[in-house]
Amino acid sequence: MIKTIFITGATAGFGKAIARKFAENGHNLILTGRRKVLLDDFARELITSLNIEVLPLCFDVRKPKEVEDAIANLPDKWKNIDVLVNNAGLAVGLNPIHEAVVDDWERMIDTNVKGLLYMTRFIAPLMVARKQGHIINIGSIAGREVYPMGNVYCGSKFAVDAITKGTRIDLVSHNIKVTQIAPGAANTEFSLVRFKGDKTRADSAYNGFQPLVAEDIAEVVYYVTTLPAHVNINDLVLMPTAQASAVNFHKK
Ligand code: NDP
Ligand code: 8X3
Repeated sequence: MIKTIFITGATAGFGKAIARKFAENGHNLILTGRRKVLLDDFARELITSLNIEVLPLCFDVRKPKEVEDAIANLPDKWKNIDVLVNNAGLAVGLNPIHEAVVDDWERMIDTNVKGLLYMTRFIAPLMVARKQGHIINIGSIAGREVYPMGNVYCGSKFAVDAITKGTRIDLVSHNIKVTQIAPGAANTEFSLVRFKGDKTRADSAYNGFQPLVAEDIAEVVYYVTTLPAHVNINDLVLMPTAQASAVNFHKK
C-alpha cells in the first residue's frame, strides 16, 4: 500500500535520509524545513528519480500559526497522513548552565519541544478522524542520560520522552501508534549547528570511532512502520557499536 509520510526537518541529516528511504519504497512524502531551496531541490530530485509524489512545505516548526496554516491548507489528497515523523530539532551551544546563552535555550526548547507539540496537535486530529496513523518522535540518548553541559538539550529530549509516552496514552483508543526512536551519536549537520558553524569542533566530536550515519536511523524508522497493524515499537534506542552510554565511547 502506498502511504503518505510527513517528515519534519527533511533538508538534512536524518530527515533527508528517512525521506529517501520511504521514497525508494514508493511512498508519497510531505517534506518540511526552513531552507526553501534545499527543500525544493530535494523534492524535485525525488519526484524525478523515483516517480513518487512529494509536497514540499517550507515553514518553521517554532511558529504555531505557520504550522496550523500549513496543515489546514493541505490539499485534500494530502490530508490522509499515515506517518508523521517529528524529526526537526537541534542542539545549540554546549556550555555549563551558568554560562549558557539564553537564546540557545529558546531555540532548543521552541524547536525540540514546542515544535514537536505543534506538529502533533495539528496532524493528530486528521489521524483520529481516520482511526489510523503512526507518530514517530525522534528523541535521543540525551533524553535518557544527562551529560556535562547537555543541560537544556538533554531537558528538551527528556521532554520528548515524556511527551511521547503521554501521546501514546491519549491516542491509544484511536488506534494510533506512537513510537520514539532515540539515537546516540550520529554524524549529520547536528554538531555543526551545535557548535555554530565551527567545523573543526564539529568534526572532532566523531574522532576515533565510527558514529551512526543518517541512513542507519532511516532504516530503523522505516522498519517500525512495516510491522503488522497490531504491533507497535514503543521505544527504540540505537547507538554506534563503539558507544555504550551518553559519555562512554571506545575510541582508537
Ligand atoms: P541536522 O542538523 O542534520 O538536521 C536537522 C533538520 O531539522 C534540518 O532539516 C533542519 O532544517 C530542521 N530544522 C531545525 N530547526 C527547524 C525549525 N525551526 N523548523 C523546521 N525545521 C527545522 O540534524 P540531525 O538530522 O542529526 O537531527 C535530527 C533530529 O535527531 C533532531 O531532533 C536531533 O535532536 C535528533 N538527534 C540527533 C542525533 C545526532 O547525533 N545527530 C542523535 C540523536 C538525536 P532547516 O535548517 O532547513 O530548517
Ligand atoms: C544527539 C546525541 O549525545 O550529542 O542527540 O546528545 S548527543
